[in-house]
This record gives sequence, structure tokens and C-alpha cells, in this order.
Amino acid sequence: MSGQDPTANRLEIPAEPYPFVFDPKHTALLIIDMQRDFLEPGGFGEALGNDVSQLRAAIEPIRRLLAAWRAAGLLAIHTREGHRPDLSDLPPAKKIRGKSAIGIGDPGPMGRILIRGEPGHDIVPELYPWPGEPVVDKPGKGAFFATDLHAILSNAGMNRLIVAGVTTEVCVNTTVREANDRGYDCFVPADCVGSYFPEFQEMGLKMIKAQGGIFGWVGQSADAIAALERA
Ligand code: TIU
Repeated sequence: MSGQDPTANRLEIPAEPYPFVFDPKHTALLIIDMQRDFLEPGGFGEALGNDVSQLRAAIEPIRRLLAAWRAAGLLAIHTREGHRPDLSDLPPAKKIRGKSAIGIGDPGPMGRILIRGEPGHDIVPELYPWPGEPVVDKPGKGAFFATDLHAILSNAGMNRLIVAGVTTEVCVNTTVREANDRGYDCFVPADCVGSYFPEFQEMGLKMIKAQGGIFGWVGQSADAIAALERA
């Protein structure tokens, strides 16, 4: 594949467990669920008692990485977790999980919780998708489950992903594991992912890079940007 392509551009990012080598033409930046209801003060995440500042710390590093990615003319893809307004794609088990006073589909601070088309379901303004950038609506935690993400990536010739977004141990980890099983090499910039829980942030990243990079590579967004700028 890219190794036999005479026009292949092999860039290298310092990473754990060892440097991540990629050809930007065959690498997509995948930004997971940077949605207002998870990230904004007054949203669903905060209504559940979570400290959204832990997640908001990822916005500015992602914004810088996305700006560099777009400036290089590369493929960025955004995902949103959510469901149809009639809840027909919402598993009853997911609806009742947690026994929370407010749940998916209920009226929330920014419209119905995790329902497509509602203000809280949409992506934060700082990272808003540009026209032409695919937005993948996903009903589950993993971005490959019940979506056309794999088709979009393979039709575009992608074999590697840079995965950013929230939350580190839930949708980011699930997506990286799904991608790994489908043959994609994933680099996760640690400053571009966030968790409501500092211990899960740390362990979520350790789980990806353990055992020789069992699911992928972990590094820093500044090193990814520097690699692009050297190219
Ligand atoms: N996007 C994502 O991670 N969805 C979640 O539900 N995350 C939690 O941490 N709950």
C-alpha cells in the first residue's frame, strides 16, 4: 500500500510505545463527540454532576490540531453520539441505565438529551465542522458500530487515524479498539482527549499503548503538528 507508493510521504511523530509513522494522505483526523451536552457548562454532562472543565481542556489542543490538519488539506471527520427523535434506535437498556432523573430523550438544558437535531447534540462552536467534512452520527459508544465510518474511510483510502475527543475511557477507547480490529493504526494525542475522571484519563491512555501498543500509539498534539509542518 503506502510503502510501495513512490509519492508516499512518511511522517513520524514521537509517541509511546514507539514513533508513529504515517502518510498524511492516508490518515484521517477523527474527532469524537465534542458535543455541547458533554462539554458546555449548563449541559447534560454538568447536570449529571460532572466537572466539564476536565473535558474542556481538550478543546484548544484539538482546535490547533484541526487548524493544522485543515491547512494541510487533509481529511477531518467528526462524530456525534445520539439517537433518532422517536428513540427507535435507542436500546431500552441504554435508556434506563444509571436510573438517572434525566436520561436520553428527556428535555435537558439544551433541548432533548442526545437527540439528533437538538442544540445540545451538536458540536461545540470552537470545533464546528466545515462544509464537506463528514459528520458521523453514531448511536453507540464506538464510532464504527451502526455507522458508515468504515466505508467513508476505506473509500477515501485511509489506513491510519489520529483520534481525539471525549471521553477517553468511553467513546475514544471503544472507537480505537474498533478501529484496531478493522486494521487501522491509531495515534491518540493525550492532550486532545478528555475524561470527567483524572484516573480514567491516565488509565485509558495506558491501556491503548500497553503491550507494545496493543490498540495504538499515544503522544502529544504539538508533535503531530510539528511533523506536519516539517513536511
Ligand atoms: N462520547 C462519550 O464518551 N459518551 C459517553 O457517554 N461518555 C461518558 O463518559 N459517559
